Amino acid sequence: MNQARRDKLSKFLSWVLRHEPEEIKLSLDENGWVDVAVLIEKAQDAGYMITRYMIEEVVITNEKKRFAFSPDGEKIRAVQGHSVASVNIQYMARQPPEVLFHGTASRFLPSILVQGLLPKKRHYVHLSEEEKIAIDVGRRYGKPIVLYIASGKMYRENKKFFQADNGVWLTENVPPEFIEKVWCGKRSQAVHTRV
Ligand code: HQG
Repeated sequence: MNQARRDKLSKFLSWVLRHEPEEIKLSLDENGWVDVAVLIEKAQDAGYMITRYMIEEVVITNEKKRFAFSPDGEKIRAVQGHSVASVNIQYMARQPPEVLFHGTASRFLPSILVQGLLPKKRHYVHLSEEEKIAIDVGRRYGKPIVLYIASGKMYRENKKFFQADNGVWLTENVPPEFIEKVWCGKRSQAVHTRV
């Protein structure tokens, strides 16, 4: 497949393995797994002609490692990012680095500085170890900004952090007092100078 077809299949897999499995009459187990053979069958019934070989290509080449096969190769799941209520992956709690990044759009900032970061439709707030990744995430919704999260401080105050197999950090919410700085394109500003 060329890159455009891989991207299209990756979006389809995100859609059914994270958000809307019932749209193709698929059901995921509590850990997000589904039989690859069943996925292919249901996708084909819904008019998406995919093969095991195509899925393998996407799983292997996906730059964010969004999907994983079970050790026996029989099942597949999205490793994070779910909104579907039936899935409840038991991630291992881990100590995060001192600072993590969250990319978002500038228009969300006033609300975020009041409410903190909320998971919205997903199960967790998503944080990254790399600022560049956060910028790309923020760009999806508008003019990107990056929030510097005092994850070490949160951890010492008993907030739980989890890390998905692809390195993305997850936490239930980030209260506003743990948002230390905001990068708005040119330079970062301490949050207390803005509010
Ligand atoms: C924002 C990508 C207003 C939040 C990435 C975000 C990630 C608030 C949006 C993964 C808010 C939710 C997740 C508040 C949060 N007021 N806006 N109080 N609290 N928000 O898509 O983090 O490429 O559900 O800032 O790498 O953007 O898909 O979450 O802008 O890991 O694999 O509400 O998606 O991964 O948006 O992205 P999303 P996200 P993939």
